[in-house]
Amino acid sequence: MRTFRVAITCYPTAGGSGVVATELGLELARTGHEVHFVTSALPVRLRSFDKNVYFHQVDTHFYPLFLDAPYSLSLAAKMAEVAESHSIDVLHVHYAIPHAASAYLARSMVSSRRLATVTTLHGTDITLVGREPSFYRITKFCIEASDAVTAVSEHLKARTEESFDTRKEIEVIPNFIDGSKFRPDGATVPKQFFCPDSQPLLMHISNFRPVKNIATVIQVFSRVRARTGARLALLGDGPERLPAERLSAQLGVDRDVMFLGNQECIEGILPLADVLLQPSEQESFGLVCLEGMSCGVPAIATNVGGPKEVVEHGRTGFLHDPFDVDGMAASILELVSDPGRRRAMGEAGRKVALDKFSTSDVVKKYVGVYERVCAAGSPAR
Ligand code: GMT
Repeated sequence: MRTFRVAITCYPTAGGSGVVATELGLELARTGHEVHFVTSALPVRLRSFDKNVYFHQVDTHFYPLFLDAPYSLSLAAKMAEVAESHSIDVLHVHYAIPHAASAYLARSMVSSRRLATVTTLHGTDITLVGREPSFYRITKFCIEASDAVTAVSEHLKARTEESFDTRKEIEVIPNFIDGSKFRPDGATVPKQFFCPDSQPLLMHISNFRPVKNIATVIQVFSRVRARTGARLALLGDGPERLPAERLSAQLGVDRDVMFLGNQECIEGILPLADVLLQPSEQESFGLVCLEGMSCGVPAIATNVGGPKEVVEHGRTGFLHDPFDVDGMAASILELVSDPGRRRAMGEAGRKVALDKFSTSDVVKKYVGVYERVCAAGSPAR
């Protein structure tokens, strides 16, 4: 097997694209490839020392004349520097904006050797930010100039083709999960910690951006709580947290809503949930649903976009319109009132996670992309 020297760029925060990029890098390193993370800070899931893994921090510089520190340029310069000094074969960027533009610049700067660029599209880089008029043209250009482009779902691929009117070949490589880490018996705290009277536990995990539709989470929970005395744990943080805290108080459910903030090890808490509630207004994949399935926790998710490729309605979870509060509450009540059904659904989800989305199988597809772009050279230059 040929091994590659890969430089990976992503947002280092708790968002799904950073998580996927980091787990990909770690699996590549475990299987003998040399991986260099080129990011603005240490990625959140890069917690330990690992053989074959290196980290290069992008230093940004501010000068009073600038509006802000030009991250994209500093990143391009760092990518080129790392590529040259470590003989990188592939620059693999996650989330097109601005990473694909920086990779394009870096590739143009490195003339001494062949450097291939791969762009993985994750979601709002296409569906929200990339379609914004001031970003549209450069996003389309960078996608088309990448040596290879992947998307995390068929839905995202179709949205990219249609929004950017492009015929660029886009390979769908779904997100993946480590079933030995996200597992039904993986909780590190007892459930009584959250539910002292053995109440049902609902959970939501996100970065609390408007697209995550947190108000619906609180409204659905309020209905379920009225019938079952359930409690709700919310993991993550972001701009919608304060409005969600206020809505919980307005609906009089705040003493049963636990805002846990960002958590480093969600795999230690997620298995405690009876049900996950992820009613995003848009979602290109829905990594949290997959993490839940791997832990044997059925997801009540949105029927918009990617989750339809992850959750099978009625078998591994339930899919609803994002604002269908009644429908989601009914599905949750159905599950919490029938533990046998809930367990069977959790087991079916776990099986799908292991059979269809295993880390080793999916990461091989990325290696296949590296093989192709390296064999072909960099035709887009
Ligand atoms: O596109 C985003 O909103 C950011 C990104 C992230 O970093 O959290 O989320 C996207 O990528 C994840 C990993 O591929 C997917 O699981 C999420 O569905 C996707 N988010 C959206 O499409 C809203």
